[in-house]
Amino acid sequence: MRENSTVTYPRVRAPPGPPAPVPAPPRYSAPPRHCEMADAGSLFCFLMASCAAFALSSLAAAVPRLRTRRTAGPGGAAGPGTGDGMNVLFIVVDDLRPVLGCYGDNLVKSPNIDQLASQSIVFSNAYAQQAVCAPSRVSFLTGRRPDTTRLYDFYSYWRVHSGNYSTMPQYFKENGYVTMSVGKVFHPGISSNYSDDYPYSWSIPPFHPSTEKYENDKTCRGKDGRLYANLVCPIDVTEMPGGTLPDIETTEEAIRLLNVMKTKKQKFFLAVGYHKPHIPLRYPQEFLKLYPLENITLAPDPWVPEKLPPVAYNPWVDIRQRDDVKALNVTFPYGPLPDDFQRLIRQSYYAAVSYLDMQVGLLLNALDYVGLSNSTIVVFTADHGWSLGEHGEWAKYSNFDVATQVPLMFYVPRMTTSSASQGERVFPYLDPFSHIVGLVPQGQRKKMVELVSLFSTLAELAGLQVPPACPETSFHVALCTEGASIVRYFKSSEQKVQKKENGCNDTNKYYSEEPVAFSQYPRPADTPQWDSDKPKLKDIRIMGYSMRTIDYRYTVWVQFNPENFSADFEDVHAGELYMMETDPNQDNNIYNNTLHGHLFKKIVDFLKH
Ligand SMILES: [Ca+2]
Repeated sequence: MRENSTVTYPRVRAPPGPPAPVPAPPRYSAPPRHCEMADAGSLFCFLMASCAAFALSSLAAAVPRLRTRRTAGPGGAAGPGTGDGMNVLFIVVDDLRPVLGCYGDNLVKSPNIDQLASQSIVFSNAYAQQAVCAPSRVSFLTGRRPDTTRLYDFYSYWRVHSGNYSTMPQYFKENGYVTMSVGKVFHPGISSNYSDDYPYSWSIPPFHPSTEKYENDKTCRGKDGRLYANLVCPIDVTEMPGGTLPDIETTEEAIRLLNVMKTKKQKFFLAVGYHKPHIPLRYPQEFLKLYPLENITLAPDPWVPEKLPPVAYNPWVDIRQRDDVKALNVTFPYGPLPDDFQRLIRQSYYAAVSYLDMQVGLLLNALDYVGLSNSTIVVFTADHGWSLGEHGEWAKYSNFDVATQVPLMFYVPRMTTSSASQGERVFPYLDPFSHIVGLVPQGQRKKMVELVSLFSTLAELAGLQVPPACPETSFHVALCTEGASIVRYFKSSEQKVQKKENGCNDTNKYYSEEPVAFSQYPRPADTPQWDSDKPKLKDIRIMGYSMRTIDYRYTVWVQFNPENFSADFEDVHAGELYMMETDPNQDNNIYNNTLHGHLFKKIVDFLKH
């Protein structure tokens, strides 16, 4: 079942499976950094890469520590059923919709994420607040909705643009944690002050892979042997600039930091952000073998729905700009991609997911290896989803479930799973090339939940004081959240949630009987334009507010004024209503032939409070 991997890389190697109790450590090649800011031997210096050799010198000694930590790790003082005093490993993936084995996908090979799910509480209805990178990330990292961060595009930094809001990692840092960012956690650029919000959010400068800069270069070999900047881009890793890929570097650095932290007494919050399956779909070509093209189908509904208002449609401009798609001369905005090419995109998206799964597997394997699996909460999620041809659409940039729904799972030692026996591995690396079946989530929760709840949820799980619920207007409040903790859903999907009179559950007061997920998306015009996917703030004219319950999705597209950030609910441009029981793919919009005044009132009531 766990044979040696058929894929090897120059730097990170898939560790051998059983019977070897502890896999060989990966080789490290992190670039040298400076340690002037702290004395040699200090924690800061330890965490910086130039001290890596020193930090790793005791790697071989990890084996006895593995056993010790199982019973007396940092979490040892905590009582059962709580994550008090634990570390946090926060894994966030770019553009990953829940096409994973643990979410019922029978095609995708994701054994390592499935294994994590088998030890976790898995939320099967989790939603991002806006289906594009920077707005979603700033939202869940600050615990506030886009209307409060006022970030709908990529071009402002919330601390100066809307309010000096505390972030989730900042809160952990201020509560004694060493906080570290590896890879894409905040969206880079001005939306995180060109620093990933360092030093507010992080104890040490965030790490970015050195090969990240090649991501959009011409590195994909075409049939003519020349190099292109393609969308579909299976590659030979050894031929890549630097001989590696960003996510491989990210895994290496995260493992290095785990090795440093294993000997420290300080708790840590380690955020690891993976790039794939974000476009370009650039991944080691071996992963194509997992997905023979004859097994790849089109989306179940690869056409633009008849009753879809044009404002709701996203014209997938970023896809069109890739060399291979450009060569297809597809008409704008609705012209469909050729069926064969649709299959190629789907195939490569799945292959990129399996490549990601390998990285997650290596990372969790290392968590085991250094003896921290029993003292570290692991969260796995994504910033938003990605349309794979559904509704004639690709990419994100919409209010459809395929764009807003994300995987979300929490592994909390002794809470979501029983304590591992001495020496027993919690997360042994599983080879995606060996067909692993039968790993089911430890517990599934169907309640509608939102990423904006991550901040308060993780605070509660870690035993920190849960930040207060934000008041109606919170631009001047440094610490509050607009998402209530979802730890109350961990116990049982059947258990009724008690409504609290005050405290953090206030944010839920308008929908406590029926959990709702809210998302939104801005548009520059009523019909698809070249900037409909990513309008700049000054060009936003319409906002699509979306309310998703277990039974339906209701969306109203209303007039929006970017100068004062006001939405005019008396000026509704279009609407959508889909009933999930009869129309799970959201193709039959019944907004125009259904009475929905009560839904309109509900969404307006929520948004005005
Ligand atoms: Ca993203």
